Amino acid sequence: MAKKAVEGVEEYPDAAGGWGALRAVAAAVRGQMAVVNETQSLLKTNQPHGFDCPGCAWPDPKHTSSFEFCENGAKAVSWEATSKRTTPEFFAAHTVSELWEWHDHDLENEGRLTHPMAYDKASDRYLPISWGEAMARIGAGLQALPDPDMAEFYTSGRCSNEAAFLYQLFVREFGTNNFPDCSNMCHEATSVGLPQSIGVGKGTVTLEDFDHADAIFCIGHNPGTNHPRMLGTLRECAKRGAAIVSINPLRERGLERFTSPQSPAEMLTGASTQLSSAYFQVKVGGDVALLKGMMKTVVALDAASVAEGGPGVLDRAFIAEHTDGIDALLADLDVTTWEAIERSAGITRAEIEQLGAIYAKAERVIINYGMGITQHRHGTGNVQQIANLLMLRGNIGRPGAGISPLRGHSNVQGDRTVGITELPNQELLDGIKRVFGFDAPTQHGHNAVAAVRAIRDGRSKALICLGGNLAVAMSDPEATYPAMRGLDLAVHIATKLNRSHLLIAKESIILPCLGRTEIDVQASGPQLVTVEDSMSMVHGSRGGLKPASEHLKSEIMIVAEMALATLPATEVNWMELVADYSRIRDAIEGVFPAFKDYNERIKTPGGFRLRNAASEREWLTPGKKANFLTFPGLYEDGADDDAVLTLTTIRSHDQYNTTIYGMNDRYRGITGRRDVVFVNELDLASRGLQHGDLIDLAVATPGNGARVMRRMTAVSYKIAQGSVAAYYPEANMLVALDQHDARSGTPAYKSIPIVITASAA
Ligand SMILES: Nc1nc2c(c(=O)[nH]1)N[C@H]1C(S)=C(S)[C@@H](COP(=O)(O)OP(=O)(O)OC[C@H]3O[C@@H](n4cnc5c(=O)[nH]c(N)nc54)[C@H](O)[C@@H]3O)O[C@H]1N2
Ligand SMILES: Nc1nc2c(c(=O)[nH]1)N[C@H]1C(S)=C(S)[C@@H](COP(=O)(O)OP(=O)(O)OC[C@H]3O[C@@H](n4cnc5c(=O)[nH]c(N)nc54)[C@H](O)[C@@H]3O)O[C@H]1N2
Ligand SMILES: [Mo]
Repeated sequence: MAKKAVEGVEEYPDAAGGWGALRAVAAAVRGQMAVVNETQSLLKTNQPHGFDCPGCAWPDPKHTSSFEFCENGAKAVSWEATSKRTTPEFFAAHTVSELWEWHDHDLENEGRLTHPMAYDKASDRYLPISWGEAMARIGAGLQALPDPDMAEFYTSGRCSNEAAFLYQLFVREFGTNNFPDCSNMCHEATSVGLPQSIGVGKGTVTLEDFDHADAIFCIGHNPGTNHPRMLGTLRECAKRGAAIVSINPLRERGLERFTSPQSPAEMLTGASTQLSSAYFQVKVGGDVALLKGMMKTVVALDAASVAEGGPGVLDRAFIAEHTDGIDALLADLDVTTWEAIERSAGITRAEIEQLGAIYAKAERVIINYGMGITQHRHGTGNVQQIANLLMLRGNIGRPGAGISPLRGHSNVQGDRTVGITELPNQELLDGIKRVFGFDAPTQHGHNAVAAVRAIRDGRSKALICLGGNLAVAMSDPEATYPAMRGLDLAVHIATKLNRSHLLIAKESIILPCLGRTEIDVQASGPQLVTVEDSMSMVHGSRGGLKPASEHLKSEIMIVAEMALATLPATEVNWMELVADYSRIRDAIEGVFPAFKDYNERIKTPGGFRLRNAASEREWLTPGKKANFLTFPGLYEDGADDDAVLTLTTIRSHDQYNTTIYGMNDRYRGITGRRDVVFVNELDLASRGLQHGDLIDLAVATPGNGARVMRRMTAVSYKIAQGSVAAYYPEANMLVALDQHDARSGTPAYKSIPIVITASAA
């Protein structure tokens, strides 16, 4: 039966990439860059002497010879390098109450912020303010707090190592470890889970490992949209015959087929490369079950091989020499029934055995994963099951093999490396004492969820945001918005206006900063900053464009000025550090010996790799071994109630987190709208619903109040039965603040039990 026509909803027939991607770039550039020389800036993206693309944290190939094409990188760059401006005249023309009613796209689409602004209650407007006056108010506001732990210092992952390091230095000298950051909503399950498993909280692979892997698994990430340059790598892997296996509730086009805009032959003939050789549509939240099923299969294959006098499938030497905990894991796999696994994973035993066999057959395996794994109530457990599976065959710490968490923001990993963390370790505390002479606070601070709770409960009264859009990115606007409106002081260091800036505190200040693409000149001349990608490569980034306004300051200068305004007796010579950023790098090296010869090593094109002990099979765990960590039971929210579906929240192709570039989601066939919910056709039919119907989504967990998202359009989609998907951030109204991974605090954005019904007429 033909589906009924629904406005803005169509099947997307093509491969990912191709001319559609080129057309989208042209449109993005046309929409934003009327004046600036767009080709000049785009061509400098991810080049040895250019700036690091603010789009994602996928690494650059070692020998970047030509511009590496990336549609969403181009969107990110043109969105920042736009010729549009959000000026004092704009703020004079619109009250904050009026702006609150605007769509998130329209707020940011006004362009770059140009002046420091402060909210004026009498006129309900943001009015221009001098930098000096802004800093005086911030310093006074922070000093007025009875306790430094009553302030929260948020970081979004775009800021450089240098800015992040100075920021944590300022905050620690001020006296708190309250560092909520975007990583708490993102890969915190990795940062907590992997150190327990393998002793480091980062991925172990390098880009070169992809040249040697026989099988590459992609679990719970969508590279066609979120890491588009990865498609070029996967294409190479597919062409040389490596198995690529995708595990994802949705059929994502970017994991299926790719036409490389870099390949004249493919572009001219319309040919494409098949990426995934196998695709398994796991139920949302079914990954633990599926991974346990794969491990059961590997163990069974091993037993069969040994019974026939063969060498077995497990890497016994690795397990004996390098690991602890195998017995408990085997015992747990033994008591986990196939019936329970099938029900929770939503795919059959035969399919899982096929997956296990692909894994067991490959000599070298890389497993990539993203938010589909981490943003669950058991995100940490999920991550650790991936490590277990790899360790069974010694797939960590040798060429062509390893674990590969795909980080989000372009420098979220670097920010953590240089000290943005609510749980400082001894190395950091000692390092600060050694280099700067003061005792940094040791008490545990707040992560993102804890920070919002503290603000909600009135225990924190000041919020400083180094980038980002905390209120919209966070779960539970019902709790977060009123909380932020109750602050005494809110300061936003930003490039663009967003909704968080409109949650007015007693004192609200917006400080406009330079972006990555722009020239940053300090006392010693033009400056370079550094970032760390998903694979621990640290390299330089130098902007080339004229700043969007003469009033902008670098994030680094802004942090230093805040410190001077807040800490009259500071031990740090802030302006000396700001005058020449290589001095900040020297200080980073002083605190963290891993950055030895920092300034020297970033001179090499492509930079240098921070040492990763696990990739050398040195295990920095308490027992000095890698640990098999057992996950008790399965993750079965709602699994036994047929009425309940599990909602996951995903990114469209036209957004960067809370930044909505446009209303299309090309690879999923959506044009001009975001009010859609992707549902399996059998789930629609069993509820008497049809493609195109208006539906309400009601949260099914008891005790979380009546959370209902109304009048969404149901789209019959290639999604696992029992699972539905809607766009982030809109669906955050369905995620209670308390729904998060108990171990890492990562909000469970990707498993919300819901019931869907037809909307009232
Ligand atoms: N263009 C662009 N690039 C970006 C971003 C952006 O918004 N736009 N954001 C950046 C950031 S901060 C991040 S963290 C990354 C995010 O990159 P991704 O991790 O790719 O992020 P999501 O869009 O959240 O998609 C997760 C994928 O997981 C699948 N999924 C959902 N639930 C489950 C599940 O239970 N199990 C499994 N196996 N899969 C599931 C979804 O279908 C989707 O394909 O991208 C970064 N890069
Ligand atoms: N439901 C649901 N919620 C989620 C997620 C999900 O998958 N589902 N994903 C989560 C994830 S992975 C993340 S990382 C968070 C993202 O959370 P955030 O990092 O807080 O959000 P962004 O949308 O990336 O922030 C956008 C803002 O950053 C500012 N900005 C841009 N560039 C710069 C710059 O160079 N400097 C400064 N100072 N500011 C700049 C602009 O003002 C812009 O409005 O959201 C989380 N929320
Ligand atoms: Mo992220």
